[in-house]
Amino acid sequence: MSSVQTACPYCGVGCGVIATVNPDNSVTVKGDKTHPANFGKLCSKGSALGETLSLDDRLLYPEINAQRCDWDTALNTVAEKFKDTIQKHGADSVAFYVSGQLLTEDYYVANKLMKGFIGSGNIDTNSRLCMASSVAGHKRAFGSDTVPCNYEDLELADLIILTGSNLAWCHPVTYQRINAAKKKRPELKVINIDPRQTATCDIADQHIALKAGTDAWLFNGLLQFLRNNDHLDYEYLEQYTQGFSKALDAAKKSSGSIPIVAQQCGLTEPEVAEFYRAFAKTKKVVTVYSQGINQSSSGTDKVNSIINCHLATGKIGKVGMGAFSVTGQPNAMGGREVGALSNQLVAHTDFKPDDLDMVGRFWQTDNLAQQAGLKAVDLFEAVKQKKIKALWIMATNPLVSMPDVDNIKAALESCEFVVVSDCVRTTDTMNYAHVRLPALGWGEKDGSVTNSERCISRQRAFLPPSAEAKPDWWILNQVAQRMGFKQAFNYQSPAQIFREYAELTGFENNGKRDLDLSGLDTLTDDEYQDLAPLQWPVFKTENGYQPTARLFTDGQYFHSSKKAQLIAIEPRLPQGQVSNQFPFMLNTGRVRDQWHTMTRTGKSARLVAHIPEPLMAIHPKDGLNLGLQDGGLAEISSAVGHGIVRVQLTSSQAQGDVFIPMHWSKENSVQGSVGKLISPYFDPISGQPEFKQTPVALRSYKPEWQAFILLHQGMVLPESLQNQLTYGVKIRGKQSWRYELAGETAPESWKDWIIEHFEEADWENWLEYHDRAKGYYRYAKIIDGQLQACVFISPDEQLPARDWLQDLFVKDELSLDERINLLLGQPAKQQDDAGKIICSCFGVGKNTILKAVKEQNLTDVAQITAKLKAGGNCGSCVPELKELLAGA
Ligand SMILES: Nc1nc2c(c(=O)[nH]1)N[C@H]1C(S)=C(S)[C@@H](COP(=O)(O)OP(=O)(O)OC[C@H]3O[C@@H](n4cnc5c(=O)[nH]c(N)nc54)[C@H](O)[C@@H]3O)O[C@H]1N2
Ligand SMILES: Nc1nc2c(c(=O)[nH]1)N[C@H]1C(S)=C(S)[C@@H](COP(=O)(O)OP(=O)(O)OC[C@H]3O[C@@H](n4cnc5c(=O)[nH]c(N)nc54)[C@H](O)[C@@H]3O)O[C@H]1N2
Ligand code: SF4
Ligand SMILES: [Mo]
Repeated sequence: MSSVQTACPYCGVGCGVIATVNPDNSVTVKGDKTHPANFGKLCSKGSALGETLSLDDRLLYPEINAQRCDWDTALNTVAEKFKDTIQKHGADSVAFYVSGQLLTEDYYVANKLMKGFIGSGNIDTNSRLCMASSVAGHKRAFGSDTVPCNYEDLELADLIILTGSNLAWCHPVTYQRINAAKKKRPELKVINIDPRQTATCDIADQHIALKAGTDAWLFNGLLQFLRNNDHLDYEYLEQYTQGFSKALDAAKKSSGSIPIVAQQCGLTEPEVAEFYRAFAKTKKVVTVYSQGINQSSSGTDKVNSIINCHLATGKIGKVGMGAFSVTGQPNAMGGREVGALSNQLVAHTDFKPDDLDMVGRFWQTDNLAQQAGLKAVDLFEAVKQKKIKALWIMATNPLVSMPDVDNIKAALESCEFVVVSDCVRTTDTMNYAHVRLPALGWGEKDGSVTNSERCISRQRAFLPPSAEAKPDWWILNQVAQRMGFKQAFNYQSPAQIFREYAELTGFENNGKRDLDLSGLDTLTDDEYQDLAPLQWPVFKTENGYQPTARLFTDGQYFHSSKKAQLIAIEPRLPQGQVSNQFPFMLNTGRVRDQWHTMTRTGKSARLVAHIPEPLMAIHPKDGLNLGLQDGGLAEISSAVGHGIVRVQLTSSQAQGDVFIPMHWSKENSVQGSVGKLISPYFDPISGQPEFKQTPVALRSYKPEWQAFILLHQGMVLPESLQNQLTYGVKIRGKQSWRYELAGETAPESWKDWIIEHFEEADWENWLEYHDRAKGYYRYAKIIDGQLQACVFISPDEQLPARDWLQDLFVKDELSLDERINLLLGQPAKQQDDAGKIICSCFGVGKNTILKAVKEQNLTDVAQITAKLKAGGNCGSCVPELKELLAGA
């Protein structure tokens, strides 16, 4: 057994993990107690990493037109086609679309190839969908894309404002750190600003459920309040900033008084006043923000409206203070550093004469791109219009994650040449690739990532490469060489790439740029291998190097004046507005246990169990008005798409708003990505799409039949069946697969239908129940005592709970009782049904918890944990445990 220190490949918290390969080749993952991001803690997703490493779905060999080929052929094909296209149509006729899930070394090589040697700015990254508004806001305010804070500041603050961030589910370990700090120091207050009542509200002293899209009014109002009540730091404003009076004028205009703000944001005056007073009277304030701010057609303005308040009070660059944009992906920050956004150059330089000259000399190229390339939405539009003729997509799944995915699909369909590098063989995007390139996955790849607090960590390999998969940097390096750029692309290892990149960050820097890693540019291969987590900038010192915990401690910013800029903000509503035609506002985002398009977390039955279907959350009153049932179906439509969704009635939603998670795709559902409903509106400055506010129409949908099917062996639903379905989701279970289906026309014979789509015709040992009058059909198949399949069909959503049935698939032999009750869909004794999984770490179900609460008189979460272990590992389910306790 060997253990390796590496980093979690999911969120921007950037936890350190210790991975151990066991003698049976399984992998155990534990939190790394020495890592400064998590000190040994992991969330449910990180803890389940070992369950996601199987090779069954992996892309293991290069392929051209879905046929296996050798690497030479694949690389030559890509290089030739790109070279040829550039020769015929110019450098801007090709593009890369890359990802915050690449390592810094991969990212650097991709950017150097496109901007430095192909000579086009057309490399953009999925960070455009994620951090672009923060980047643009930082640059306007600070003159650089700097995150000044660190995680410790959260523990040292006296007030944490969370806005547009569901930290409990999306940055769970950081959330747990705040939770622990708050327990130690109850004077630490938390205010959560989110139209939804999320799990994050669990630690909030105040939840401000503002009207979606109105944050800039709220923060403009705060600036105005601070001024009126004499809470500004005039000395700081005077010495270190510019632009205050214009920013204040704009704030006065939009948000002149608390009543105006309350009205604009859909809040009460006292709750606005309470928030403002808390900010005003507390010195140590950190405002944490994320996609509820960034993913907006005015995201950059919202970012600056927040930063304005911190600058005006001097609450920045000091211990326990600052505006803190938490990053999403493991290497979202790394991508910004190497400049993989189309409007940046590299290493925090821009398309400005000085920078162009400096970078051109460093890379020794005379073909450096001279202007910014296209941003994601425009880039795919250019593909659709055939202006871009060759596209290489790496480590991202845009056919799920972009807005208006049908338009992206049309773009890929019309593109002459699409290359996709991924670890997985079939994804919604991969299915449109002419060339598929197998990339190393987590545990195989080796390099570095930067987390939300600028901390660079090593991702180290602990597994051998799978079959012929290769590192992304190697693939890029090979293609670059074959395109004729041999000298500049002669990399032998990630360490060599990292040294070059570190050297570039320090090259002619002299304090001009925040990003400086010059302390690391002479690391030996061994030192790189052993590099411990550290925060940039990293300067050279006499006896080594010195990292930096916090920026702007001296009030010096990166504008030429050295002063920070306050920006005048004129708030704008979301571009799409609710109307009679589209009266509801659709919000999209994440759930606790899934990661993006589910290519990895979707492989763990434990993680899937938490929320197995893409539920649309809607307020019960709206549900009642529309005639929607909890667990029933609804039809949803927007200006660009429509679909069928499963309804969840919950008062955590504001009336008029609905929420659908972003994770599901065509790979695991008939209706595909929620992105097909989202209009491609974006922020004019940052180019970031408006994923959080799309006007939609809803109505109840009653199919002729609904069903669920459980199978021992998973299968791809045959096309003939898919065409009959109006709703379908494929769900991984423990030793079984579940299919939730609905359709319009019931077949003559359900038995024939099952034989046609699911089963070989000669089945024996089956049990059947048919109530023709009510339209119920139930079927189960048992071979040698073991359950193989069961099917439950009904004219409505009145179907039995799935959990007990699904658990039966794990058993080698069903008991007599279980056989008898099988077609009833529930055990003879209710207590045998554990119910929906609440704690994924220990697999504890809702019924088990409720029973223990009732019978043993449990009154708090600690008692539940003591009895059932639930909540005792990552703590992510604690808000749900509290909810169950409250309900009981
Ligand atoms: N479990 C899990 N964790 C993840 C990821 C994942 O896929 N799954 N992905 C990672 C990535 S890449 C990212 S970018 C982060 C994202 O992390 P978050 O930004 O925290 O996640 P989201 O769910 O996208 O959105 C956050 C919240 O914004 C709220 N919101 C919507 N509109 C508004 C508004 O107008 N104002 C305010 N104030 N709030 C609003 C939503 O209701 C939602 O609760 O998560 C990272 N962590
Ligand atoms: N509706 C809606 N849409 C959204 C959002 C939202 O809130 N709402 N959020 C947006 C945000 S913030 C983000 S970050 C995006 C994320 O969206 P995507 O980036 O499209 O989602 P992922 O599923 O993470 O895609 C990563 C792909 O890379 C592959 N992969 C993983 N590691 C590697 C590697 O090392 N090399 C290679 N070559 N491939 C690898 C994975 O198998 C997977 O197919 O979604 C955006 N889209
Ligand atoms: S919080 Fe969870 S998903 Fe994020 S890095 Fe840590 S273990 Fe991974
Ligand atoms: Mo993201």
